[in-house]
Amino acid sequence: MSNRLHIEYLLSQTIDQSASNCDSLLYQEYQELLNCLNQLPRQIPSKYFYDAEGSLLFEQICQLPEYYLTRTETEILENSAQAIAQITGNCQIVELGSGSATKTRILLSAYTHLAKGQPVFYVPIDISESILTSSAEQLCQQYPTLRVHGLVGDYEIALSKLPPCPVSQRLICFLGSTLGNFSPKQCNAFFDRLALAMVRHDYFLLGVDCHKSVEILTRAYNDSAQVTAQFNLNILHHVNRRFGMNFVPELFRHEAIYNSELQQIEMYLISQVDQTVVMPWANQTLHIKAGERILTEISRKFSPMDIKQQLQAKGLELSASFSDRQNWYSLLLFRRS
Ligand code: AVJ
Repeated sequence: MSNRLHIEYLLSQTIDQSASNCDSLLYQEYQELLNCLNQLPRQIPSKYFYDAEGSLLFEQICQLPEYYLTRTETEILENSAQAIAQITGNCQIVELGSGSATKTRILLSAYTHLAKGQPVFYVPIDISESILTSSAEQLCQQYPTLRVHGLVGDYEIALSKLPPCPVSQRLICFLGSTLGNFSPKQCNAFFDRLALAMVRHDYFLLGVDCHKSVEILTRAYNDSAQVTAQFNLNILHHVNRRFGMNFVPELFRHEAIYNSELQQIEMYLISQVDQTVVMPWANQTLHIKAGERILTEISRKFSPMDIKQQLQAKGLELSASFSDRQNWYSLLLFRRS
């Protein structure tokens, strides 16, 4: 099996150069956090949701009755994976933010079936080494014809460092509506980088959450079991541990609202009291007033036709689109012309 599985660390080069580079990376993160916390409204980058505890909580969110996103995308994939594989033919499958790769299995089943015993090449990319390694090992066991070359690191960096493509084209997958975490500006920059990483006839498969009633959207981010609230509050535990801060999560309350002007869910942590939070390394104290909000996430909702136009401007043509019966969620397949 080991000859079918290869893991590459995108950051290892810089870290190996000198021991202090590790510290400076953490320091950069710290500066970024400090910057975000001093904005109006104060912000904490969403990537800090996903420590070990937060990743478990997110898996739980995906099972919630109110959180329709994962369930709907899975259903669409089950109904369309064969058709997608038929359209693209055998591809090197690159997945941005592969995570536990549960949904990927549906695609890989279709592609291994199509390849009729020929190797299928899969390039999962994830920031979390443990989740990438364990899911890659499982996939190799499950699919004897699979060759996995995993990349540990930021997927935006990974786009410029993809391993060579051994078949005629690539399929880059970006599922789960993670695109929704990007502001319009970040989204545009991401599309530029994506188009640059693709050559003529490569494919891009994108999963996006669509516009729908405010009630359904708000409920999906304010579940009755309060798992999303725990997930949101856990970000404070994580930054406390990571940066030696002293947020008291119990003094904050979770809120998720739909901003209809910007067409996005906004998740906040609202301070219940006046409090001071110390940032020890920067010698700075934050004075957070009662009622003050910290923005932890935006989750934008999309219209497939808007995305189609944006990607058309980058040289990608829509090949096929798949949706659920209610048009709540959309899976879009593009081809670089
Ligand atoms: C993983 C970013 C797509 O925005 O719906 C779930 C994260 N936040 N519940 C989303 C999330 C609150 C999720 N994404």
